[in-house]
Amino acid sequence: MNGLKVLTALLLGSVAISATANNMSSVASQCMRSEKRCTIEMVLPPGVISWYITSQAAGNPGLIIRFKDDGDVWQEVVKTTVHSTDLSSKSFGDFIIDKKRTYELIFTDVIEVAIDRAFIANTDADTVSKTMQVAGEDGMDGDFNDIYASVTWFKKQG
Ligand SMILES: [Ca+2]
Repeated sequence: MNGLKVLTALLLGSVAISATANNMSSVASQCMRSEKRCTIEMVLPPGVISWYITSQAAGNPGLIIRFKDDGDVWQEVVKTTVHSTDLSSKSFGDFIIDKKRTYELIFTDVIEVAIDRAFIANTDADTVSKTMQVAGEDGMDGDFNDIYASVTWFKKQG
């Protein structure tokens, strides 16, 4: 294969992944550098969310989680910041998702985020939890340790 074919194959491959994505696997981020915020939008089914953030930054990075209610109005369920250069500041919590809704994770005081995911299935091959980890960068040094977040969706509550 020449370089163009390889590139085309890679692009088609990534399109295929996006097309089959669902729930938490749709995790493209949109960052607005001028406002120093990155948003990840996703549709989440009923379940329970546990989240955690920490920081090693001179700034004051944070996390907002909000959903669109039945009247199409955004409702914030999380709004917090973590101010520490040494991981000493942490913020965490949980909330219930009563029905399928559109959620946004908004990372503040960052200009870029990197995302990875892990899914857990039970012995019936049913996905019981999905975890997304996000590492945010607030400047130009590329260490991506300015905010760290772990957000897990559990299918079952209790
Ligand atoms: Ca940095």
